Amino acid sequence: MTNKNKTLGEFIIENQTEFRYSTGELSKLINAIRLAAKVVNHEVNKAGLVDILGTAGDTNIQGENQQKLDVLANEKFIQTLKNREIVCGIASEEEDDFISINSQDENHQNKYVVLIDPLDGSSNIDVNVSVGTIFSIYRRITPVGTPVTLEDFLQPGKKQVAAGYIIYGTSTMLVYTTGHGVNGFTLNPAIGTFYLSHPNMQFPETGKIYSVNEGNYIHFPQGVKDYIKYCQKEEGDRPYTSRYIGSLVSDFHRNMIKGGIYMYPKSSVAQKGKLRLLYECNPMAFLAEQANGKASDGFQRIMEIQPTELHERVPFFCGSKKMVEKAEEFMANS
Ligand code: AHM
Ligand code: MG
Repeated sequence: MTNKNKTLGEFIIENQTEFRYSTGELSKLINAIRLAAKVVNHEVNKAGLVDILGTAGDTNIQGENQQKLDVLANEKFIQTLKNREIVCGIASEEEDDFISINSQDENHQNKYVVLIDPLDGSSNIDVNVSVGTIFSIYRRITPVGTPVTLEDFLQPGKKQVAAGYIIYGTSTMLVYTTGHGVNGFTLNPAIGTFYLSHPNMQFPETGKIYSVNEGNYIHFPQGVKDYIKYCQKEEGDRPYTSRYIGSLVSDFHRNMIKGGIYMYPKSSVAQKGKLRLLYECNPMAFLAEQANGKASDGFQRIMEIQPTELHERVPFFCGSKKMVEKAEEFMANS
């Protein structure tokens, strides 16, 4: 069977021995995410019909309330994950606090916590630009059979057992890692099956694309300003090309394929940047490192950071290794 014909389901079964823990667990986890991804994909694709079918707050033809897509994506992922007997807790960008699952049942054996950004870049939905879902999976620290605590979620990124994203783009893809490289699967919408389309994805060692919101330029630290000027300078393989979608998953995905760096630095108006460590930066950092790239806060490895809050923010530099190293060099020298 060629790679092109391999489905996500077949791939999971073939590779489940790579998982550090018991085999069936990985399959259940990824399968739950695969299912939720298909449901959310269906909703995202209908987004342009909102004016016809009703806007948020309206009631649709079946008498159901129409919801905003990010709220709906949040519900679909939580619902699907709750139904599997493998997850003991969920944290989401859309929820103030984490959700504990089966906390009343002493016999439950669920071992994993999942952190998600159900619909990242959702402001792009209204203008038909790609958005994504990001997920990060850890094994709980507290004993099985007891309710999860905050400590189970506040683990450094290097403890992740799996992470990935779904990109709802010109086609829908699920890209994930369990610590053995990064593989990408494209959804065939006609039959609702993901096929392995991008085996062993790798960031080119260097690239020619830089992605940053340059509208914030005057507020950036000097090191970032200097690096941006370096990108623009006519010398060697520069100037680089500027590409910024404003949708982390899409910018990351393009840079992984073509070679590039994504930056969301801190600024004088946002001291810790914008992106969230636990369900945006850590999963992307795990993917980047597994794809031969790099992820940093400008000074240190993202996955080393010990989180202190569920929704904490962190400056983020991620992409082709040589480019991230160059940006760090400018940060260190400024
Ligand atoms: P969100 O979680 O509210 O959607 O914010 C995250 C998004 C990223 O996908 C994107 O890279 C960034 O915010 C864009 O922010 P800005 O508009 O400030 O450039
Ligand atoms: Mg987000």
